[in-house]
Amino acid sequence: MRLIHIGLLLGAAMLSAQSMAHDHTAGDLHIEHPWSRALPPVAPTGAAYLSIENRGQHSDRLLGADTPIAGHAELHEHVHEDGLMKMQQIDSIEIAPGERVEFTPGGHHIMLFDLKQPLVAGSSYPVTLTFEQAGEVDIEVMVRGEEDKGQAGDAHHSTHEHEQHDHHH
Ligand SMILES: [Cu+2]
Repeated sequence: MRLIHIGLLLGAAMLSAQSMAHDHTAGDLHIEHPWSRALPPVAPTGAAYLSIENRGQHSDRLLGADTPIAGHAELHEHVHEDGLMKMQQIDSIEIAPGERVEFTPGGHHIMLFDLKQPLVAGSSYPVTLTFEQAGEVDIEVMVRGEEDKGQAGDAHHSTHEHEQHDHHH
């Protein structure tokens, strides 16, 4: 009886810690819903999505991202080239005052190379974002399975699946 009780408490504590960790505020920047799509364990690369809102008066720039679960991470965008959607690395992205920058499937994303652990649905992993002004901001990215689709607001991007694009690195 006592063991069951402790188990329930632990579960509740972990749940609230996870939901609290989902949104992040760093100075004027409000970072919402960092997430990744769950992938098969063999996938060498993955991607993280989020939105960043600048509620301040001054522009900031996202300069890069880093995570212990990947060999390295890059900021990517999708571009149309010769009738194809391709990904390419970008050095940084501006978040102007009052603006919200969305990282979504088929759009900007944080590309993860040389994954050291599989992106399992229901798990989460830490990412450190580096901003020009706000400095380093630690976030927690939730990994979502197919059954969570729709919550991400990415249903209309379903034909732009990340995995189907050519990588040019
Ligand atoms: Cu990419």
